[in-house]
Amino acid sequence: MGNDADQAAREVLRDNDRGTYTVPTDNLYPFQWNWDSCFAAWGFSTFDVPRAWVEIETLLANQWENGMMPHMVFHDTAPGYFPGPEVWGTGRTPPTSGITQPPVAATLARAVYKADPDYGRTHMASVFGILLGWHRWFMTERVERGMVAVTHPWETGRDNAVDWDAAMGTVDTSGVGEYKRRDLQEVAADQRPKKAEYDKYLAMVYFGRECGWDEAVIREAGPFRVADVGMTFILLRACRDLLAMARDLGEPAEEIAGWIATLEAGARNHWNPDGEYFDSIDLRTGAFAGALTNASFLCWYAGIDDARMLGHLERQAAALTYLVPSLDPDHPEFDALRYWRGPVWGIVNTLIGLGLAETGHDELARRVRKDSRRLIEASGFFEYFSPLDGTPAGGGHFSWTAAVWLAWASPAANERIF
Ligand code: 9WN
Repeated sequence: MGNDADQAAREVLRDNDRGTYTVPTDNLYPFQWNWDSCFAAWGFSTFDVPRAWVEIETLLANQWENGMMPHMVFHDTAPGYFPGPEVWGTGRTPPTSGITQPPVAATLARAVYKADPDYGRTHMASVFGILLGWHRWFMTERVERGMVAVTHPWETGRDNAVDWDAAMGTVDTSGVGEYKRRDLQEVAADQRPKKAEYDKYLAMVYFGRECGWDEAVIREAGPFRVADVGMTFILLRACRDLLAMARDLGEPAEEIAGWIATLEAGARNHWNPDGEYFDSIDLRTGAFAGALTNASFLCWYAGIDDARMLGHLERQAAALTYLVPSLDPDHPEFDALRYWRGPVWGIVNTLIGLGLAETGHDELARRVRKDSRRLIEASGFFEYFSPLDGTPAGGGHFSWTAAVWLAWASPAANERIF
C-alpha cells in the first residue's frame, strides 16, 4: 500500500491545485483556507519544493494592514457558496474573510525550508517579516493573560467543538434571517454543525462586518471571546519556529523571545484544576469550557510536558480503536461522527504525534502515527474519521489529509522532519 498511497496522496494535491493555491477539497471548500494551505505546502515539499513555497507566498500575500492573516481568500468566484465574499464584506481584492485561523504557517514554512534549505533560504527571508507581523498582531490584539482570544469559532479551525457551547449560548441570532447552507449539499447533516450553531456563526460574522472588522470594537462588544487552548499552543509553537528562523536569518530575536515567555506563562492559565487538563476559557465569564479535546493534547507540540496529560491520552488509548478523538469519549456530548465533537482529524494527530516524539514519549507517538496511518490506508484521504471504528466522514479527496500522509504518516515519511 505504501508507495501506491504515496502516489495517490500526490494526486490529491495535484487535483486540488489551482495553480498558485490549493483548495481543501473540490466543491465543499472551493477557495484557499489559511491552515489548510500551510499543510498542503508541507505535503508539496515532499515532492515539489518550489510549488510548496508558491502556496505559502500566495496565502501570505493577503495579509491585512494591521497584520492579521485572514482565514479564507476568495481567489475565484463560486456561485452559491455561502458565506461568500459579500457576506464577509471586507472590501479587499481579492476578497477575504474577516477573521484569522490557527497560525501553523511559521512552523510549516520552516518544515518546507528544511526540505531544501538552499532553495528555501530566500523564500524564508521573504516571508519572515509577514509572519512576524501576524504574530505581533496576535500578541497585541488577541493575547489576554498570555492566552489567545478568538472572536469566532471558525478562527479555531475546530468549528463546532464543545469548547464554544457555553460562550455561544448568549449570541443573539434574531437578525440572521433565512439562508442556504452550501455544506449540507455536500455532506450529511449529522456530520456537520447544527442549524442553531450555524445561525450563531453568521450572527458573529454580521457583527464583525457591521463594525468594519474593528478589533477594538470586537474586543469590547463582540458576541464571543474565548481563550482557545489550541490557538495558544499553536501560536506558542509557531513563535519557537519564528525564533529559529530569526536566528537563521540573523534577525533580532528579543521580541519573539518575549512572546514565548508570555505564552508559556499563559498556557498555564489554561489548566482546568477540576478536570486536570488544559482547557479553553470563556473570557466574558472566566469559566472553563470543561472539554478535554484533541487541542488540549497539543501541549507537547508547544513544548509543554505534563504527566497528567499523558495519563488522559493513555486512558483514551485503552478505550478507543483510533487516537486522538476531538472530544474525550467520556464527555456526554461525544459524538463519533459529528465533525469536531468526536472524530479523529489527521492534521491534529500529526501535530500531537510530532510533539510527543519531540518530548520523548515514543510509545504514544508511535501509536498516534500508526492509528493515523491505519485510518488513511483503510479509507483514503477523508476529512475526518470515527475513533471507534474508523468510519470515514466529511469531504473526501482532502488536501491536508493527503499532505500529512506524505509528510508524516506514510511509512516513507521522516517523522522527525522538524
Ligand atoms: C469554516 C477547510 C476548513 C478548515 C476548518 C474546518 C472547516 C470551515 C467550514 O473547513 O471550516 O472555516 O465551513 O466548516 O473546521 O478547520 O480549515 O478545510
